[in-house]
Amino acid sequence: MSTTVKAAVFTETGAPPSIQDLVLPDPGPGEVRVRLTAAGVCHSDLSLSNGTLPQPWPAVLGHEGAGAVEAVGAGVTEVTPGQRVILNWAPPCRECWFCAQGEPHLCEHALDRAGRTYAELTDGTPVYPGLGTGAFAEATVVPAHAVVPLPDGVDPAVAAVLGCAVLTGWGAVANSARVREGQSAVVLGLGGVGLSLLQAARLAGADPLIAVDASPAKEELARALGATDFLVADGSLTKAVRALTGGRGADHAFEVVGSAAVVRSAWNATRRGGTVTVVGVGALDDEVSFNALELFHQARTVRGCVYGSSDPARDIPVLAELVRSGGLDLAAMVTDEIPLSGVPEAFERMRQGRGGRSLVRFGA
Ligand code: CXF
Ligand code: ZN
Repeated sequence: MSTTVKAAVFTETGAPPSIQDLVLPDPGPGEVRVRLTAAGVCHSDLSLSNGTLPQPWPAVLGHEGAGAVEAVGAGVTEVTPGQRVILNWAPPCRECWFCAQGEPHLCEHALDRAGRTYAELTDGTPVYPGLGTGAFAEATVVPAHAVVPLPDGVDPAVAAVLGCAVLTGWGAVANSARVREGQSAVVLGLGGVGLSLLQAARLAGADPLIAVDASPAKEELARALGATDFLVADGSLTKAVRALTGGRGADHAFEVVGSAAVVRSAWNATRRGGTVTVVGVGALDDEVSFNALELFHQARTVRGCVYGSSDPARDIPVLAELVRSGGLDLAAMVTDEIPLSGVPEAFERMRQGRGGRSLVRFGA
């Protein structure tokens, strides 16, 4: 048996997807089929589509998804049909060296499924699932350990953003940088991840909390989500941040764009001994440089942050509690609700730096 669903199928680098029928096999042993409610459009989908990140074709991209389990394969005991879930695009094996070390976000097998086909077009052509998930489709088939039950009290319509933007942005603050009450923080880049990072920094008590974006249009939302200050990214950024942080620079700077120039701006915005957390996914040929003296003298820490150093199974219940208590506003990050055919326009908004998260609503 198989199930045929509509999917946004990408067939070559740089080309927009077309909506096609996708034939999903029944879930095999240890697998589940999830009927998607919504899927967020992440900057990494654009990077996979345009060749900045490697991706075999044809593929169904989309990795930030929420839905309900529709069928389970043999041996699945973690979830049952009907269970609402969030997709985890980096499911940890819990057995490798990194998992044993308590770093499941660096699991050696996290992206194993991304390199294997999982479904077919109606002519029998095998299709790859973007980041192992394939969320730009009405349904997908993933391993049972790639879904996390959606806790009660979170609106299923916007819960998808928990799966990448929120785990990544909140995790950068809570798991990676471990921002403490009263520390100063600068957030460079206010897309979906940046907006959730901003909210997490406000929850951590960052003060001042300086939001930075190339677009002045982001100011209102940034302030509504907790920024004490807003700066447009330009040549005066370092000076402006220093003026707000006792002349020193911030304790923390978060790069949420994925660009060498912004990593460098984050470095310049940080105080001596401060921490730069690189959350954005940059390109292989985009080089950042530091001279040997400044690396020593500034005594700063620069660290990469993959998937918010999170363990979705552990962290999604924590995030759900923040949503229920009103600390974390998921709906505020969603600036565009779109049909499946709206993915190319969502990519264009990201290229132009407009808006927050675009969310594909299935059946809307
Ligand atoms: C990315 C990180 C780099 C690999 C692909 C996924 N993160 C989320 O969007
Ligand atoms: Zn993502």
